[in-house]
Amino acid sequence: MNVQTVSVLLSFILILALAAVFLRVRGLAHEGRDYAPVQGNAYRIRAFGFWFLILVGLPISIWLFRENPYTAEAAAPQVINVTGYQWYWELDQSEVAAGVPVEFRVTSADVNHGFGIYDAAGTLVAQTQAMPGYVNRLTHVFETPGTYQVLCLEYCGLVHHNMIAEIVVTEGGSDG
Ligand SMILES: [Cu+2]
Repeated sequence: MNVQTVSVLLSFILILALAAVFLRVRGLAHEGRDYAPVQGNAYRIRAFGFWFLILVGLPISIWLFRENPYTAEAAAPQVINVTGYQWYWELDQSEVAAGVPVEFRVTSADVNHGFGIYDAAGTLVAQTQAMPGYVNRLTHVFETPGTYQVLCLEYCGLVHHNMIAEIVVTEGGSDG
């Protein structure tokens, strides 16, 4: 099962769960309840949510920003021009060397797409938006040689799931 199939199944399960919550709320809507005890519970949940975000969410957010691709140096020796189309990717080059920065110049010919690069294990390694009328620059250093997949990260229509391209990363140093 690949990443896309898992995300489709997960989305479907979450949609069903959400629908179940709405049906339950609708079912309970006829019951009269005293306001005060409900309010007390809601305040407790709100206080928990507030401190959870401050104590857990904030450190995680700061930690995730430790590698910010948008501040990486612009002098990248390897450049790949990327254009997103409904529904495929066009890369003017699909082979780069490991260990050397790659600058992706990403745009779109029609609607917004999400340019996401995944390693062989299915882990997202870098991503940016592909937007019509703009060129977004994303710099990434591939440390591990191998075949990487490009998937679309923004729903862009009927065949969105099939927007798959490949980038081959070779051992760095020799031909660059
Ligand atoms: Cu898409």
